[in-house]
Amino acid sequence: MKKQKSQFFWGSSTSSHQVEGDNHNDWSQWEKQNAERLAKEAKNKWTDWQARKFPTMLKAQNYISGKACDHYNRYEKDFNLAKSLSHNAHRFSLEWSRIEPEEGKFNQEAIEHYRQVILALKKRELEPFVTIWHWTLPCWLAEKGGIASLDFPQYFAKFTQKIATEFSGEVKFWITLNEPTVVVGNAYLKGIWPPQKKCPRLAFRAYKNLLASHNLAYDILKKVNPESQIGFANNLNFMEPYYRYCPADNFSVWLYYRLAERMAYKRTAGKNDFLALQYYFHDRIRFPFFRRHENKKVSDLGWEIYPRGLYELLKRLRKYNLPIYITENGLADQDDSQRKEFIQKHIFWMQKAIQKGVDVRGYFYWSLLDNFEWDKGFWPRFGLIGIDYRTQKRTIRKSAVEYRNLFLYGELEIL
Ligand code: IFM
Repeated sequence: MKKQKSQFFWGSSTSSHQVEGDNHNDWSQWEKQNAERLAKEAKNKWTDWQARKFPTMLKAQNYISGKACDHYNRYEKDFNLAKSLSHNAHRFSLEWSRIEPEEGKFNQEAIEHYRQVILALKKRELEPFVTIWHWTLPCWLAEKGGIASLDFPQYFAKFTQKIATEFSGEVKFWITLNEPTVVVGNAYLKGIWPPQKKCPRLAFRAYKNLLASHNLAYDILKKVNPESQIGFANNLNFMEPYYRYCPADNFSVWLYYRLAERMAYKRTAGKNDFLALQYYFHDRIRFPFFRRHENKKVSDLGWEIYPRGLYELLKRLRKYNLPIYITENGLADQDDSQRKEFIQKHIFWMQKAIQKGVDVRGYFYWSLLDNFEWDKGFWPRFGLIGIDYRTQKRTIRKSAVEYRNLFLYGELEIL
């Protein structure tokens, strides 16, 4: 327990494409081609209350990341806000398309930018947790087949080598990849994200590629700086069978964990210094893969709020005997009416897990800022800090202050 007390990190996460603005990558291209379609489809995709509450979802503009939060230019001020909220750590991602806009050609200006970002965090005593890849690809790499290309691990290794050489002196905590199963599932199984190829064979290949890329990156980062602490961000839902005694439903749950947890950690065995858990949902699976929930308490996106699920997952992960950082947990809540309780309850269950002996060493709320939520665009509001996208005005939400108070005065055992 004592060891955890001195090391506990808490703060929030962002990712480059969702906040920076003015990115030119596979996603920004896809947005331009798909914005009209997404706006048209929104009416049938969402429930009446969602469509009424968020009319911007019916406009094409909602689906173009554009300037986003202009965080690329405003990061210093944004970090001042995180500091004013007493965070002691911050997770952000590097934008590959800025750093390697052409194959093999690295943009020194972009590298310097991220160096300044890292220094700005350290100056404010915010420990940087750096994600190397959070889903967006340079266009040249997307054209070569992206994560499903057999060469992807080698491209990722070259990129990581550059990153490690430039930043390893400044950064201790590295997250190689963000949520491999989510990006693979949406791009290659559901076919709703770029490159929209519905193909189980490619999905499996992309997943294996990503895990292999993590392993290569681990070795590179360790070689450059043996002190580095490295993991990859894994999204796990807390899944239960829809009918408790139905063998088919139980099989679906088993299969889910087999793919999202077992396979991921087996293939990267020995190459994780910590586990990075990202938790959002609870779902009950009805065979084969229909997800249902009881719909009692949901976020603006309709995701069921179930804080106890975090505890269940943390206990599940205890068997790997590695420190755990919760690198994302959050909800879309425009009115800020549920966020305070959401954070309090998740932290409560996280503490319960720690009491049961799970070695949790950090909690990062998703997200510091409202941001661009991929194919859903701007309407879901995840931020501790609200953004007025017309003026770029930042407003600290009440729940952000409550989050701070919880850590400052909440007498949490973890601190
Ligand atoms: O916004 C995303 C993030 O990019 C990855 N994890 C889940 C978040 C909320 O959907």
